[in-house]
Amino acid sequence: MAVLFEKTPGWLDWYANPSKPRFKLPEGAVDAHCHVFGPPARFPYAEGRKYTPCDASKEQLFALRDHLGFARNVMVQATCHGADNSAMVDALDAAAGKARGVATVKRDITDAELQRLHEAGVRGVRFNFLKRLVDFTPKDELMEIAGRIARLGWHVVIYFEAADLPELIDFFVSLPTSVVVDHMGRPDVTKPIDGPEFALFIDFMQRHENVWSKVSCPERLSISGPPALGGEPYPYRDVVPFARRIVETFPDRVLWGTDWPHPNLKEHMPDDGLLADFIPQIATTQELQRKLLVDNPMRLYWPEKTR
Ligand code: 0GY
Repeated sequence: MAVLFEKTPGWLDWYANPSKPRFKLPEGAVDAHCHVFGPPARFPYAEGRKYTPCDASKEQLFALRDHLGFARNVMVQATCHGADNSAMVDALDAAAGKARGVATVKRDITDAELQRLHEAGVRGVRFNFLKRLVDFTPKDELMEIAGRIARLGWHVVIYFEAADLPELIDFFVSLPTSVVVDHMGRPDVTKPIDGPEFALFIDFMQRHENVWSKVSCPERLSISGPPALGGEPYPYRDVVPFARRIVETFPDRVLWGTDWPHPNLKEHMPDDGLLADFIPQIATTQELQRKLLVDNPMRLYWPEKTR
């Protein structure tokens, strides 16, 4: 039989047997950034996508959730499925209330379709600015979408590279919703933490109380990588000061997620158990851990349960 969608050559499969984290997650913890991919016979990957991932089913995601000790997931629409959110909606339906979603939509989406996404559990849209992942969408189109989803009480998730923040910041601050930054705005962790690039990000969050950050994806940002056997005491040590600075400065506006199944990684695929062990390095007290993993994501994605 012909192979319908072959994974992009050279990209790694997700880690099949993750370790059990040594860090015990607080009760009710939320994995606030993860994806489902395929199966493409039912949910084909988008035409014009920049990569083809390996399949990652809802059942596999739920098994990982339980294995790591999370109670809930926030599934984020990735570019390989374009603006067809049906794989994610299918997973939301199967999650029985234990998942919420962040969709990708186009300007021509109808109000009825937005309402259906809301009923499925979608609470945000994602605007992606990474040139290796998406083609350019005009800002007036994004602003129009933001205005419409604001009326549903949703927020906007933004994904960009640190070097692009100066050019994008005026657009971000004009968004009429809460704004959640993916992966800390992808800081270059070889640059000084007190240098101008990261200072701009901190200032962005400081001045705008509607801006939140996911302190996720150390495996994408790290140069030092995971601990070598018998080597370094903890994983992704070069990312720790950046993530810790954000958690300690904005404890009520941070989220954490695995990013499972980690699309687009070529050199190193993280053990998700080890990734969870990264959390106490960046949120060093039980109070910070509870805010990061429970209180903050619940306030944003399940506000009806926190009133
Ligand atoms: C992530 C990161 C990446 C991919 C996507 O939508 C996507 O395709 O977000 C990446 O390649 O950095 O959050 O999954």
